[in-house]
Amino acid sequence: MNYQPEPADKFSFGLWTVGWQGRDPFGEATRTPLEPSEAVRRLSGLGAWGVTFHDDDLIPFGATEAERDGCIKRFRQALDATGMVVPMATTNLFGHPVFKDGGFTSNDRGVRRFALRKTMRNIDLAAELGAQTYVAWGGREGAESGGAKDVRLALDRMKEAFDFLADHVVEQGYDLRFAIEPKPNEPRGDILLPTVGHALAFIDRLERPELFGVNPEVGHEQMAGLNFPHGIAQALWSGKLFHLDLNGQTGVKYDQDLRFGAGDVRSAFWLVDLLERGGYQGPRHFDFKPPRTEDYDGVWDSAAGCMRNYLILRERAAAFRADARVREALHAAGLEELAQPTLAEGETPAALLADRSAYEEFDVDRAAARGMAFERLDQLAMDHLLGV
Ligand code: XLS
Ligand code: MN
Ligand code: MN
Repeated sequence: MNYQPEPADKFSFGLWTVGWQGRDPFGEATRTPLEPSEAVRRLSGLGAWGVTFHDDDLIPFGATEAERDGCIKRFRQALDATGMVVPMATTNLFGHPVFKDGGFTSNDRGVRRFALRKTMRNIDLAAELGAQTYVAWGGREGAESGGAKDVRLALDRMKEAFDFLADHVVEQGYDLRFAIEPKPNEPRGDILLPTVGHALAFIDRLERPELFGVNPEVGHEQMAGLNFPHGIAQALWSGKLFHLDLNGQTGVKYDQDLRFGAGDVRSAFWLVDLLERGGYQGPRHFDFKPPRTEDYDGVWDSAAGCMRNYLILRERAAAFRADARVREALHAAGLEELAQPTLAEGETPAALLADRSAYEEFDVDRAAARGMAFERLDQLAMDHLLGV
């Protein structure tokens, strides 16, 4: 297999990923700026299908109307020339100093109103460009100290913002749904809606929950020491996996945004296995940062590597599932039994109480002694992952 990506694979990249110039808290940019239209052409040449953007990635903050029109025009020309699509867009509510205390939850009401207007404006552009998902990552919605933020009030303001934006989408008749992106910290000391679970619970409190799902990112859950495939499984189970950010991370540390497949490769294997079998039809979106050690050749190698690793893992996961020894091992490990409801159809509490085999006569010692045979199953996965 040559692992050549095709549009049907639905690989997409943020403009801010390959366009990252390598500025970090300790050092200046190591790469020159990348024109969005050039990013579109290069990504398309590598086999990508789509491109995504923050408003400010495409149109510099504070641009005049004429400058804005020019940016959009050049971007559209590149899309038309390559056939690349825009499946998702999002708002930058974190870069400009005005958002230092947040966008939707800043203690400053004027900033909150400005954040709403900035977001509405880019939602309109997103819809115009055909995006179906609008991501919301609230990187500055949080705090460094306990007294600075009344979290319950901040959540009221967050809900107010999302309810309002959903009304806007409905009023305009846009075919657009929101995907909230959790992250535990960075740049704020602690960010609101830090994990997939927090975001799912928050969505339930919104007025139009059907318009909201999540956009989980590999590294963000792993920064909190969480199991990413488990988070994705719960999002799928809840019908809320609207989009996702693929990248790599090596454990609990700063947000590394390594290319997909770098970092925890076992977790990446189970993730691809889950996405491919779990009915997820959305974009395979990469949100990574080519390390600042790289020149532009390295940037394109890094982007190509994201897609290549996904395709390799997809092939390995399919081989794992097709292996007769794996099917046997899955049976031995009780996976079919887990698919079976615990109660018989219509079984009532009284009926369970009357079933002596469930308790009085249940052979506890025998059940306790049963080996679950998970190690054999996991080693088969390792063999497939390592290509043995
Ligand atoms: C930052 C986030 C950001 C979002 C989009 O950590 O991953 O890039 O995906 O604003
Ligand atoms: Mn990240
Ligand atoms: Mn992200």
